Amino acid sequence: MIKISCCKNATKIFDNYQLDIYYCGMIQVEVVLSPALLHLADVKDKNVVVVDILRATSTIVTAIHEGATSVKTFLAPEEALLLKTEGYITAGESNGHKIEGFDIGNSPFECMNGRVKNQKLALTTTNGTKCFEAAEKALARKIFAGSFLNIKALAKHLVTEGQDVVIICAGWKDKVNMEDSLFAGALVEEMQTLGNLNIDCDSSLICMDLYNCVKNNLMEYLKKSSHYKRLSYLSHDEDMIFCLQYAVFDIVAELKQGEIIGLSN
Ligand code: 3SL
Repeated sequence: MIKISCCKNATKIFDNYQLDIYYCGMIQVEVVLSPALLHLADVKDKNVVVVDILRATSTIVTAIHEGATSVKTFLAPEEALLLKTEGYITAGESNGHKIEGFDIGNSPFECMNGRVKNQKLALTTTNGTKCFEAAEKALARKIFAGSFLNIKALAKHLVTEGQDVVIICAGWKDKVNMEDSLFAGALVEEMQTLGNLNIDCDSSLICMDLYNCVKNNLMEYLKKSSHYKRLSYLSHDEDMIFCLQYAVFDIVAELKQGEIIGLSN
């Protein structure tokens, strides 16, 4: 990749080579370690990445990759269930458990084998889905779903946009968690390799340092975490292995007019 400084983003074709020209102004990045800390961040008019690695945002990105038309997120299962009559696939969990009456749970594997192709999903989860609403309320400019699965595509998209970024970690019931913090660190690193970042935020630096310490064996490190233990107890080990795959999808999932849809990079 060739990086050229210019006043706005562009892509040019020279002799059949695609040259991505990134805006090299400073992008300010902030990591919010828990939704409970969101009120301390200045989200207005910034690009937001919502992160719930295990498993909500990884499942959303997988559903979009598997051809779902859109994913609409809900705080309460009853609200999601109402959309069943409109033809939506109801998806989600409550405290890790599949919800009675719902079509599928919150596993990326349940979005495979054509199950969600050309379908709209109504998704509710314990922590992840509420962050989309919180980001909307905080007047974010654009809102994206973040996952390791599409981390490179997302980083490229954010740097190309050239706007300040706030990464909101969903955590667990307002507590900080390891997996979302690790992803935040990885995303800041990926963005840093592509553009000029201004990282004047200790939580971003903590996340990057932690990620760099454990990136060669994320799963082993995560075995200490509370959500690993919770999901393992519920026999969701395969989901966790899946969600930690790095940059396997070349898509970006963005919340537009109330529904998360795919943008191809
Ligand atoms: O909290 C959430 O939003 C979920 O992703 C939790 S779980 O992994 O499905 O249990």
